Formats: sequence, structure tokens, C-alpha cells
Amino acid sequence: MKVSPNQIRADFSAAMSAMYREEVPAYGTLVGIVEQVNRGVLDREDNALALTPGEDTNRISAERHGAIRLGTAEELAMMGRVFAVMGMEPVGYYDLSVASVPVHSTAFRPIGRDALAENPFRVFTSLLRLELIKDDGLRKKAAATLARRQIFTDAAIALTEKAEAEGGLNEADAIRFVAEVLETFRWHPEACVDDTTFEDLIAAHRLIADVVSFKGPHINHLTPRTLDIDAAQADMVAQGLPAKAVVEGPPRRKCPILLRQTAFKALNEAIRFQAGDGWQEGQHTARFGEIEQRGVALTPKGRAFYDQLLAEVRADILPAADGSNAADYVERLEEVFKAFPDTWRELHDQDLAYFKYASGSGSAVGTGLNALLDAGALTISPIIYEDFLPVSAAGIFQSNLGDEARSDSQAASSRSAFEAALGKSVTDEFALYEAMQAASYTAALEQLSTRVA
Ligand code: OOG
Ligand code: NI
Repeated sequence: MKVSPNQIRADFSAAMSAMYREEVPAYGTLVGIVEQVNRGVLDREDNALALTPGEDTNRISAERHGAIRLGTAEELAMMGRVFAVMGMEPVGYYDLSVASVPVHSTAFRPIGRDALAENPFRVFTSLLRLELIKDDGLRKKAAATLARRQIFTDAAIALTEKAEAEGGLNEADAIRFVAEVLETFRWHPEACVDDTTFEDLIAAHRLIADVVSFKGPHINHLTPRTLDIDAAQADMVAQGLPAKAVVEGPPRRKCPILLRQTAFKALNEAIRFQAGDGWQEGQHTARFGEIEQRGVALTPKGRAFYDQLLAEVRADILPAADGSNAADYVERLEEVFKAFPDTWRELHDQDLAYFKYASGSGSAVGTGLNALLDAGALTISPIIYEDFLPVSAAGIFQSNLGDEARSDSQAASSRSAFEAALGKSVTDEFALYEAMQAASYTAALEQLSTRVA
């Protein structure tokens, strides 16, 4: 009997969470905060979030995303095959070079409605763009260092090949697969470059040093999903976690849209460089903690409106790294976003967001979608946004790279190069939400017509 990819993903997500709790104890504190806040929200009677009972609520306690940064095309292609065994496909293309971060990225995640409901684990996966290192010598050295490493265990590769050949894994192999793949994400304090090279890489970009200098692409954060990020952020501060100054993304609203995120800053960690026969001590900031609140997925029209309003805010005021203008930034954000409708019906009727339809208890009077919704014959609930936001991601990257403003590494977006490295194309996230909405509509109408008949 084969284990379902959904089950392997759930097991892997749980194993990763357990490992990261040991590696970064503050992550455990975050999980505790989020669990408590979520219980409070779910106990409230009003269900203002319009969560679909069961489907949206069951997954929350196990929901999280992680992030890794890979060094080469070969690493990305193999990672894609490993994730596929767990039912995770590349969705979306994120070009971070526009924010002076020398990577481009995708999110590996489940795509079907049932798969998401079972376990929505996702991994934001970045590929270093070595071509953005200006210094010839350093670029070659970085490439040579990366070419020497093997980030997957032999067994992880063999089991991935077996799953591909046989259409899945049996239980013993699935357990082994989870343990072997976990090794790729583990932290190793031993650098695989000397301290001078490390300093040169840091000078080129801290992110480049993080990717090139270690044995593998250590998981750099794991993010539980909270249903009230402002409450969770306040608890973070109260418990002494070094929280980021502002929450990234849209402001607080009655009907949450897209994604709001905040993080605590990366820890200073002891690392070691090989020096002669012994080791030399060093320091690195790599790993941090993050929480997120997810809202409704926006249509292309809604997303364009969101991007426009956010750009308007950021043209006026940019959040300072030290948090000194945080209150002003939030005030401006809230003011500008008043233009964005804040009821589920308006978001639906104006085609700004995606919804799941279900048949309701009202009797069907009249025809047409709006009449059916008005009568309560059809009901809507938000389709949760499962993806990421490039401006927010850039803010998260930067808050963990020492907040250096860099404007010297901009480069043209290169989606086709990314897909060539991956070995397949990335799925368009809008098409997925659209299909989910359409399927729910058809099913709800069918249910309604059998009831009327
Ligand atoms: C990834 C940052 C992006 C998010 O939640 O937007 C991200 C990284 O730092 O490698 O995880
Ligand atoms: Ni993240």
C-alpha cells in the first residue's frame, strides 16, 4: 500500500517543526503564542472571518510555511522532485532582485482544495542568482564552492527515484524518506569556506554568504499561521521576542485580504571556520521566526488595486528599519486602504476576491447570482490566499540581513531562467483560485437544483 503524498507532507511538516523547535527554541515560544491566540478567535461566536468549518479550521493548528535558499540549478531541480513526492508543486514566480535581494523564488505547495485542507504546508524556495555578484573572482569561487557540495543524502535521492518509478512510497519507505529529506534542512554550524572568503561574500551580500558558506540550505524560518496577527505581535513583544517594527502587507481589516506577516529578528549564532588543524569561531545571523495571518485571495483586479494602494503608501512613507516611524506608517496604511471595500459581499460583487460557494438554507427566489446570495440560497466564504507577496518577502529578507539598503544589484526579472533551472514551469496562482471558485459554484448550483426539484 502506498502512503498518500498528503500524508508524507503532513509527516514532513511535523518533523520539520520538531527539529526547528530544538534548533531555535524561540520558535517554540511563537507556536505557543499563536495556538493561544487562535483558540481565542475560534471560541468567539461571530466567525467574522467567515472560515469554512472543518475545511479552514482543522488545518490551522498544523499550518506553517518555511523558507530555504538554494545555490544551483541542480539543487532546485532535485528539490522540485523531492517536494513532488509530498504533493507540493511550484506555484508563482517571485523576483526579489527588484528589492535588491539577489534571488528569485517560487512557493512549493499543495494545489487541490482537499490537499490544502488536509495539510497546507508550503516552502518559499529561493535560488541564488550568482550572476549578480559583480566581482569575477568571487563569483567563480562561490560557484566552485557550491559545485562541491551535495545537499541531499544518497537515500533521499534513491527514495525520490523510487517514488517516481513506482508512483509513490510504501509506509516504511515514506518514514525513511521524511527522515532523509529532513537532513537537507538541518543547520550545520561548520562553514565550508574560510573566514576570509566568508567576509568577502558578506561584503558582496549577506544573503550570498548565507547560501554559499554552508553544507546545506538550512531552513531559515518556520511560520505558524495566526488568526489575529496584532494580538500575536503584542504577545511577542510582551514575551521579549525581538519583533520587527511593522507588520508587512495590508492593514488590519474586518475582512482580511492576502497576507500579513511579522517576524522576530535573526539570531546571532556561533559558527566555525576550519583553520589549520582546528576551528576558528565566527558569527552568523541566518535563522529567525515569523508569524502570518492569511486572508482572502484577490483576483487580478483586486491584486492590482492592492498593489496600487500599497505603492501609494510607500511613496509617502517607508517603514524605517529602527521602527521610529512605525506608528505613522500604520496610520497612513490604514488611511489609504479605506478605499478597499471591507465586506465579503462588496469584495465578491466587485470581483476583487475569490470565494467558495455553498448552498444555504434560504429558498431560491429569482435567478441570478446576486438574488440567490441575497436570499441566502447561496452563501460565500473566502478562498484563503495560499501564496506570498514580493514586497512583504523583501521586507522579511531585509529585516534579517541587517537592514542594509542596497541598490547596486538590481537586474532584469528572469522567470524563464528560473523555470529552466527547475526543469518545469511554475503554476499561475490566479488560475488555481479561479478554478476552485468555479468548481464550488457548479457544485453549489447542482445541490440547489436537486433541493428545489
Ligand atoms: C524568504 C523570505 C520570504 C515570506 O514569508 O515572505 C518569506 C527567506 O528569507 O528566505 O518567507
Ligand atoms: Ni516567510
